[in-house]
This record gives sequence, structure tokens and C-alpha cells, in this order.
Amino acid sequence: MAVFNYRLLIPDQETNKGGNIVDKPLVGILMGSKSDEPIMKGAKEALDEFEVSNEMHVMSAHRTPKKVHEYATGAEEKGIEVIICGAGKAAHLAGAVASYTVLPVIGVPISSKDFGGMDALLSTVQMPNGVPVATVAIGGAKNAGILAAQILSVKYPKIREVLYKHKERLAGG
Ligand code: C2R
Repeated sequence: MAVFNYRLLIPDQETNKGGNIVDKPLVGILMGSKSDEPIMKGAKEALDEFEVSNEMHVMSAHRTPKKVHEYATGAEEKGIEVIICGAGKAAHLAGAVASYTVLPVIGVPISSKDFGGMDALLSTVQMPNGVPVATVAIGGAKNAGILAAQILSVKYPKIREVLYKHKERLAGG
């Protein structure tokens, strides 16, 4: 499965002002299984709301390790700037991706019936020193999308603008 959203605001490369539409995803949203999609679509919805281009893929550190290696090592070259990884159970996807790239990796632990997501939370958050994964709450895919937008907003003023509007909406109740 691959879902592409080509809408994107990016500052003009020369002037660093204004928004250009380019057809490249800035955020990669990965999930360990198609069964994670109902949760992980929250990340996509948040990024779409903030007008940040993104792509979604299913791949697994356990089931398709070569695909994960290929994606993580090639992401920077194809223009990806942040990677979000959602997985349940023994959730090693985010850690595996983080081991191959210096791009920031955000992990979303996904709940399963056995341990209510504690298994995925600990597998995602308890990374060894040297290889961080910024872990959000169990099922926190929407926050992962917002956090990705916030990371990008340091570089892209247009995204920052949209995030400030989001804060205003929150304050307005
Ligand atoms: P299935 O529903 O396909 O059996 O998957 C998935 O993220 C999913 O939540 C059950 C759960 O297995 C997880 N999975 C991982 C990884 N790959 C798949 N934790 C991984 O690479 O870490």
C-alpha cells in the first residue's frame, strides 16, 4: 500500500519566503501492518491539515526487513525529512528505521489485545543510547503528525504559520 499526497507548502529555496507547491513527500508514515492503518491514518490527517506532504507505506522490520532497510537508507535522498513509524506488539519498526538514518524518527506504539499497547510502548520508547526514537502515546498517531509538522516548521515558515493557527483554535476551545 502506498498513499501519496502531493500538496505541500515549502519556502522558496532562493528567498526562503512564500509557499511553493512541489510534488515530493516530506514525511514518511510507515506502519508494521495494514491492520495499523485505522490508527496511523490519524498521522496522515494531521499532516494533511497542516498542509505537509506525506506518503504512507506498510513495511515491517520483522516481515520485510529488506524493504525497511531500503526505505530508511533512501529516504533522505528522496527528500523525506521526518519519518513516523507505527507498530504494535514487539514494535521494532521505529528503532530499526532509526538505526539506518539520521532523520528524526517518531514512534507510535499501537495497542493490541494482549497487553493494551504497553508491549509496543516499551519496545518503541526504550531505545539504547545513541539511537533515539521520539515516542508519542499509545495510539498517538495524530500527535505524531503534529510533532512532525512542528519539527519541519523550524525550516518552513509556512508550516509554522498553520501551526500557530492550530494553537489559536485549541485556545478557543
Ligand atoms: P498483523 O495484524 O499483520 O498480524 O500485525 C504490526 O505493527 C501490528 O500491530 C500485528 C502487529 O504486528 C506488528 N508488527 C511489528 C512490526 N511489524 C509488524 N511490530 C515491526 O517491524 O516492528
